[in-house]
Amino acid sequence: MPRPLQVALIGAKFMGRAHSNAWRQAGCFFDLPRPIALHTIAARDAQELEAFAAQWGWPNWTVRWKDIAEDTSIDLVDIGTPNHVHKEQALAMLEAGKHVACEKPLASTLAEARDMKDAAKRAKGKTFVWFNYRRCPAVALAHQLVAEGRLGSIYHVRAHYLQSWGGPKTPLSWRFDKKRAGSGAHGDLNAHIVDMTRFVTGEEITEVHGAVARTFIKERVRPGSTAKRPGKGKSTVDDAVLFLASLTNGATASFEATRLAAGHQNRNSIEINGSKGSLRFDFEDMNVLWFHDETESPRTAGWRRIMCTNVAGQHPYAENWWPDAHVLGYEHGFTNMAADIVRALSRKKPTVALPDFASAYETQRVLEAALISAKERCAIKMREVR
Ligand code: SOE
Repeated sequence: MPRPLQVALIGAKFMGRAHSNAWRQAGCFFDLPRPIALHTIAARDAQELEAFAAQWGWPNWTVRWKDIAEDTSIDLVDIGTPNHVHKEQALAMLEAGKHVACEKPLASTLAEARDMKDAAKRAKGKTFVWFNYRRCPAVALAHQLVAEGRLGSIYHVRAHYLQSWGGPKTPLSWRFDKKRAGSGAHGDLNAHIVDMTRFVTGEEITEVHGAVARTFIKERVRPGSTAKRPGKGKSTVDDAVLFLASLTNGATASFEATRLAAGHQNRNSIEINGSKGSLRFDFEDMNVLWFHDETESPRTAGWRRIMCTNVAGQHPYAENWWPDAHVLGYEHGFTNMAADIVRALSRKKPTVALPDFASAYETQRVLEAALISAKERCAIKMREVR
């Protein structure tokens, strides 16, 4: 029996739950080359942390994340903290010889992302970034169909990530603080659709032609403020960022991220049009991929709704889960990724490519280009952004 992969996690909020679940489930649903052992969870609030550790099955917990770097029995450190601490934590873990899996976006600034990418290049450990949507079966299938040439030459990518939770009543949090988040909807949501575009098409972005960034809600209530003790603070990030771009093969691409699209809660969508057909994905119906084959007879051609959890259809990850069309949810993308990380660490092929720090740095360069374009009101060639 190979030695278990000892995993530690930093962060015990939303991503802490998603990642804890993934590390717990991966070994049950996947036949992995080595078992996974949950070792230590770290976060700031001792009281909450003890209960969190008990609930999610972490045998050890600490409020000093640096303890993890010092513990030689830990192999992989998963970072699920706010963006501005990714760099310090990742560098400490890489220097200690650990593998690192970091939440997206890679960092809050391009300079930090660059330092992380450079540190990863020097390090012994491998790096991974949680672009979890790559591992929805429908998105992985879209990637396979494009790679097989089913879309022919790609002309257009139309991607948007629409949420609505950021209205005026939403209180301040680190997500509205530029120093901690780096940006707002842009780094949080455009990061996903830029990565998804790069992943599904296999093309890189060469130029950002123009971008618009808007902060509609400039002040927000501080958490815990009451009618008696009202308190407001400034939101220093964008609520929405839109931009147009070109890809290496000359295709056009449009991106839109917003937290103010009333009626859309987690609409992470992409449509791709090529010479032989088109694909469409929307996370709010995440098990489905829409495919139009332009080479079919026009009599019967049309959009085909593919339920992407079909074992006989060899849909990515399908055989590890439930019988056909017993559908997957948000958490399965993370579990699929945890399984692929374990495979990659044992020199086995992941189901689809895993983004590392170098790849996430490329996505961060695109985000930076869009921010510069919005500020300077001009086009930015990607080779100008380093
Ligand atoms: C909040 O906007 C958020 O949780 C993002 O941070 C995630 O990355 C995205 O997948 C869902 O929305």
